[in-house]
Amino acid sequence: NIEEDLLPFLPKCEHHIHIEGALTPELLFTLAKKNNITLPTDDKAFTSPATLTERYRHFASLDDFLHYYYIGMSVLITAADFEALATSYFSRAARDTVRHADVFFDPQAHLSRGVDYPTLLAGLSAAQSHAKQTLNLTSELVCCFLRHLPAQASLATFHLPALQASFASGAVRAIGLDSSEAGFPPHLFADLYADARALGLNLTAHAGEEAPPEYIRSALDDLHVSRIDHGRRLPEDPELLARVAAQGTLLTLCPISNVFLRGVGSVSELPVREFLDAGVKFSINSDDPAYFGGNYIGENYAAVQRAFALSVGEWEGVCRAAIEGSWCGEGRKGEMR
Ligand code: ES4
Ligand code: ZN
Repeated sequence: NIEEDLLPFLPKCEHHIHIEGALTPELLFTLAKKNNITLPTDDKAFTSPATLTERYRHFASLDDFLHYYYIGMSVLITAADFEALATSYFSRAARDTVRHADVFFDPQAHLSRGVDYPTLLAGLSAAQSHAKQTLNLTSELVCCFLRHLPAQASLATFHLPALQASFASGAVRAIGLDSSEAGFPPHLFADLYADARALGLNLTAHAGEEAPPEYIRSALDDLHVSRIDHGRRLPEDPELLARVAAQGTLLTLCPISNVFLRGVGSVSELPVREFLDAGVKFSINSDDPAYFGGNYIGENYAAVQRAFALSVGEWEGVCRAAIEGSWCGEGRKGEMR
C-alpha cells in the first residue's frame, strides 16, 4: 500500500511554502492578542479561530484568499513572532519527513506595515538554525516580490541595503514572484530578475496558477527562472510543455491549493498524468497549508496518490526530482539521495 507504507516515509523536499501561509488561525489569534492588533470588526470570520477556519473552507479565488492572507500576517510584529511561525512550520513539516525546504517570504507585505527587514529575517533565521539542529531539516529562504504592486516598488525593495546585505551574506539565496497573477505578467519584472541574476541568486516565479501558459513562457524567456511555481496550466500549450520537459525545468505543484482556490474542482483534474507522460519534472507542495484545510505536504502527496495511483517507480522519480531541484548544497543532496 503506497499511500500508507511508502509516502509517509519518503524523504521529502518542499519548494513551495509561503511561511506567512503557515500561520494557523490559532497562532493568528494568539499573536493578535499579544501585539494588540485589532482584527477586522466588520467581518464575522474574525470572531474566533473556529469561524476563521470555517471561512477558509470557502475561498472563491486566489484574490479572495489573498485578502485573508494579508490581514492574517498583520499580527506578525517581532522577530519572536516570525520565529514562532517558522518553527511551527518546520516542526509540522518534519512530521511529514521533510528533509529540506525552500521557504518563501513576502518582505514588501511586512515593510509596508512598519516591520523592518532585519527583524523578520532574524526571526526566520533563528527558526532555520533551530530546525537544522533539532530536526535535521535544512532550509533556504526565497525572497518573494508582490506582483500586484508596481514593478518599480519591487526593484526599490530589492535594492534596499538590508536586502542587499542578506544576499551578500548568503542568508537569502533566491527570489520569487507571487500574489495576484492575472494582469501582472512576468515580463514586467524583467529588470528585477536581471539584477537578481547578476548577483547569482536562484530564480523562480509563480506562473500558470490562474493565468495562461503565456505567463510560463514569459517567466522562462524574460525572467530566466529555473523553476516555475504551480505551472498547472502548462499542458494548454503542448509546444511549451515539450520545451519544459526537454530543459528539465521543475514545476512546484500545489494540488490541494489549486482545489481550495478553485483552479480545479478536484485533484484528479490536475494534469499529473500529462506531466508524467511528457517527462516534465515536478515536486508536490503545500503552498499555504494553514489556509488550505491544514493540509501539509504529506496530505498533498496522499491526494496525488489517491487521484493518480503512481507506481513505486514514479514516486522514486518525483522524490529524486525534488531532491535534485532543491536549492540546498550538493553535500546535502548527497545525504538525501
Ligand atoms: C500564494 Cl497560492 C498563492 N499564489 C500566489 N501568491 C501567493 N502568496 C501566497 N500564496
Ligand atoms: Zn504559492
